[in-house]
Formats: sequence, C-alpha cells, structure tokens
Amino acid sequence: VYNNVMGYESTVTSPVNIAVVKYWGKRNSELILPTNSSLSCTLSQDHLNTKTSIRASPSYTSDRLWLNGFEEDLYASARLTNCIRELRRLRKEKENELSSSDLASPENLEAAEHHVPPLSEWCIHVASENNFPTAAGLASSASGYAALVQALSNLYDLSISLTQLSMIARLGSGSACRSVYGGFVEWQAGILPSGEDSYAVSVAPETHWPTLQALILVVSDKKKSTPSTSGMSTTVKTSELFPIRISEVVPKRIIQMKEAILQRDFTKFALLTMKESNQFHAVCLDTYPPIFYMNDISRAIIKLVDLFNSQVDEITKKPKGIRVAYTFDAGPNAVIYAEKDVIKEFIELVMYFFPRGTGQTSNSFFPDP
Ligand code: 2P0
Repeated sequence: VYNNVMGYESTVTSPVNIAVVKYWGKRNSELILPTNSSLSCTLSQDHLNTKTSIRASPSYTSDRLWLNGFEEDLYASARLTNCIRELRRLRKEKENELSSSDLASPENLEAAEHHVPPLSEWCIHVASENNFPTAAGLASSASGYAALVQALSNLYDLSISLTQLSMIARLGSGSACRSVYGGFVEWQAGILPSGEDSYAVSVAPETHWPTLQALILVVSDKKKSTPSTSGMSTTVKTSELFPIRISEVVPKRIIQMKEAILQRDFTKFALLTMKESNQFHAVCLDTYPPIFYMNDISRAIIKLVDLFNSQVDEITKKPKGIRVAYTFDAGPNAVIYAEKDVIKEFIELVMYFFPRGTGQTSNSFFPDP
C-alpha cells in the first residue's frame, strides 16, 4: 500500500543449490551464458539460505546495499546493477501499460498530489543476509541473486514467469538461475547468442525424492582463493581436457543424471555425482596456472566416503553398496548426499575421524592453497 513515509518493502528468502552436474565455463561472460548445461539439487529453504529485504521510497536519494550488515557499493557491481536495471525496465513497462482507471486509483491520485514519481523511479535500499559463510564455495551468490530478483519482482508487483525470473537471476550469477526452483533443477545452456534459451527448468519437485538428504561438512569458512568467475575463464582458455568434457562427457551425464533422479536410483545418482565432482576438480588442475579448491581435509573426506561405501555386511558378507556420495564446488567444503536412513551412520563415522574442533586445528596445518 502506498504510504508517503515508508514506501514499499518486500522480503524473500531463497535457498542454496548444490550442483551434481557442474557449471564451469562461460561462452558469454556479460550475459553469463554457460558452455554447458548443469543440474543441481536445491536445498531446503530452512537450512542454508539468503534473506533479502528491499525497500523503495520516494525519499531515498540513491540505491544502496548492505551485505550481512555491512554497506557495500551497489554501483560497483555490474551484475547487481544489470539485474536491477532489467527489473526496473519491466516495472516501467507495467506503468506504461496501466489503464487510465488504474491511474485514477486513490493511491495514484494521492501520489500525484504529492508529485511523487512512479515506483520505477524510486531509489531502493537492499539488505541481504546469508545464514552461512559467504564466498566459501557454499553457493552464496546463487541464493543471493535468486532472493534479490524475486524480492524486487514482488516489490514491483510484476507478473513474470519463473523462466523470466531465472534468466534475470542468471545475469547476477550463473548458478542463481537454478535457485529460482526447488527440488531437482536443470540449467539448460541454450545455443542462442541472446541468451533467451538459457534458463533453469524443473526436473522434479522436492517431494519427488523426500528421503534424499544433503549434509554440509564445513572444512573452511574462509573466502575462496580463486573466485569462480576468473577460475572458469582461465579453465576455458587453458585446459585441454575441458573441450572433451563439454562435447563428450557433460551431455551424456545430464541425460543419465535425469534418469537417476527420476528413477530415484541412489547408486546411479551417487556414482555420477562423485565422478562429476572429480572431473570438475581435474579440469581445475588441468587449468594453467592450476586451481586447487580441495585441501587435505577434503581429500580425507573422499577417502572416508570410499571406506563407507566399501563396507561388507558382517552376516551376509555381501557389499553394502554405494550409500553416500560426495561433491565439492569452488572451495574445500564437502557436500554429502545420502538417503535419510544412512546419514546418521555416516555422521557418526565423520565425528569419529574428525572430532569437534578438528577442522579448526587442521586448518592451521593444511592451509588453503
Ligand atoms: C555449479 N559452481 O554448478 C558450479 C560448480 C562452482 C562449481 O556455479 O561467474 O558463482 O557468478 O556465473 O555461479 C559457481 O559459479 O559463477 C558455480 P558466476 P557462479 O554450482
């Protein structure tokens, strides 16, 4: 409701997503168009998330941004200004379409009386908070931009599709286009230079596989050493493995991963997830200069998962099978996928090998590269 003191406000909470087929490489860095399609699981909103509030007021004199309580220069980020500009453009379009009867509404008349410009011309204040370490490779940009575009779209009362929202979130950060949906999500790379066919689609809702759980093992909450944007750009330029990954490996894996999810086939899902993580980090190592995201603790976690998956049932002597999967993004932290009935047993093993406090102590012995 129009209020000549406060203006309008909108708050949105968006979840993090963790890729099981990784996005790594851009074909257009301004429009954030990827070299390959990717697939992720959006985590439950209740755990890792970004909460963003946006307020628009005719009394504000500039657009301002607070991240986790500290003010940042909003205009310094081309990506942020691109997202805001696009949503303002859509709001302006809506204002131009307003019929004369709308314009004669009591709130518009009151605004006109006070010589208030239309909402699209008001400055905004954005306050965004993550409930997890920012930039530690825990997909903060994904939930951050997804929350921003949804909050501003709500504030502007835009009736745009999730496809359009996904494309605008993509202008902020590639992985953000996937956080617009819950559950299992594919970002279709698209082929058009304009990016009109590069957006996320839902593969299956969260309810499709409710027993699948994700466990985050925070190895380090320090800012990552190589930001994703520059890291992937160097990979595209220098890695000789990369073209093979893009042309031969990823297209097959996208199809196989969708099958695994739709069939709720954990073994297939887990093997693909782990091999994808391995290949992403192999391509990083094949980059020159090489990029190291995992550290010794990350590698110890891979060993532990392997140990867990190699267990044999004591009575039947049969292998227990692949019951846990790891994946690592642009940082040393592990994400573990497992079915609900397995996760407790795995946590017990982690607590045994990495008792509370180990991470802190070990970090000083195994610093991030
Ligand atoms: C992913 N990552 O698919 C992959 C796996 C990191 C490793 O998406 O430049 O922060 O903002 O588009 O989205 C990280 O890349 O990069 C990422 P930009 P973003 O989740």
